[in-house]
Amino acid sequence: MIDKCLGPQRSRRIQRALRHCKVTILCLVLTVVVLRGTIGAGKFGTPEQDFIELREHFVSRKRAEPHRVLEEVQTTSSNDHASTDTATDTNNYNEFDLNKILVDEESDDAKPDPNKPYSLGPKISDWDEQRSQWLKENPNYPNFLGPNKPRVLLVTGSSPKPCENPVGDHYLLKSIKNKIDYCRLHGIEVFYNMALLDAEMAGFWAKLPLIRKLLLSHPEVEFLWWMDSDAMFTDMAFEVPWERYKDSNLVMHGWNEMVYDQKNWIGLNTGSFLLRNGQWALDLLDAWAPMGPKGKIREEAGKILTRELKDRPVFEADDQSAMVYLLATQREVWGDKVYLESGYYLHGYWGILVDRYEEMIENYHPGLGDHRWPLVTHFVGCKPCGKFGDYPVERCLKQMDRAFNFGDNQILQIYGFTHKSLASRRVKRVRNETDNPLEVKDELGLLHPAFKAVKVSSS
Ligand SMILES: [Mn+2]
Repeated sequence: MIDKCLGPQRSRRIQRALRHCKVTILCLVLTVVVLRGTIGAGKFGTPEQDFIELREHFVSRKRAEPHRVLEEVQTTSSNDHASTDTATDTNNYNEFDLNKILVDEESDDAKPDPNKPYSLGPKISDWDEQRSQWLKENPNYPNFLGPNKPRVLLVTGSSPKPCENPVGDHYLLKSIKNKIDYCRLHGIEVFYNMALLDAEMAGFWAKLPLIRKLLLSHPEVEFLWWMDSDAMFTDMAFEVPWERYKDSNLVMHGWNEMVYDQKNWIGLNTGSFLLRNGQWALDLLDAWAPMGPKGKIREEAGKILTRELKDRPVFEADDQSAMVYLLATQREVWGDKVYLESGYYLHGYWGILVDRYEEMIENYHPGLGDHRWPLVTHFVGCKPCGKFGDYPVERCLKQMDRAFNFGDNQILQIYGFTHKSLASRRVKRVRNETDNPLEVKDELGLLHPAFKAVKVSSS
């Protein structure tokens, strides 16, 4: 354009002039910038200042360099600062020592008076009256959800600390996932405890104060189902025969002869049991607890239990031995309300079950609960969260995976999947997708089972 109007020579001269002009303006701007830097431009926000800032942004790329250096220096110095209070400041979770963030590990409880007998809490002797009064005043929280369907709370838990080995917590996760699945299908609520409520009752005795607290806080709960973290549901379709226990207050897997006649310490198992909410339960807990307090009491009681019970190894008093001892020595007090169940596996010892899963799949189906398809597989002695167990680690972990997958297959089939094998974490499709999803019925009928159905009371 300029070329055509003015001729090539003049236009070149004008362009040169313009370039000079640009350089001059740039110099002017830079001068202002420097002046502003030294003298200061007063408060921010004048149009001139904005203009300069804009120019700086576009013109001076170099400014970015020193800025970045400054940032780097700051980052480094803040790193230096942080590293003075933590020796390893790492983004790597594998390198981090968790002990750094675990505080108050040592107990701050006052030492208990050794002359005062242990007690789980204030004496309560009218719990049945208190509870039935509460139930009357709270009709929206019935203790029965149906004619033979009590309101049940499944209680389980693990230590407040991470496991003592790297994979333990993964197995705890599998174990609680397994329980959540069973309970969701059967309309049971779950309480997972990670708090040691009473330092005196650490270890296998910790369930006692917890159970008492939950019974008293939840009068609407008819049965509390305690289940160890090392036990898993392997029959998702089996519903507990509640009607059978209408006259019982405590249900454990076991055998009368082994408990009352032989006083065998494995005549029953306390890894999975049902306890009815009521005064009887509070009295039982009071009678069960005295051997629990850790230290001298628990050690001395262990000696008595080993001496009095059949085949018991030498070790401190445990809740299971104490229960056998209590029932065997006071059958007339407790016996008529205790149901020792051997008709199905409320607890099933893993050693006799896990190698037979394939045979069970071959010949039977879920819903039986017994030796043909066990309700519970309990990994007694495996201690997946501890440092040492009573069995080889490889066997325990491999079989826990198999038990988990055996149970999980019954959940996955609802959605048309199954594990590739009992050893495999991976799954495969067993049904084709359909555009009529609501017409698909799962093989076991676990999607909408009758035992989960709740009748809404018509009012
Ligand atoms: Mn156990």
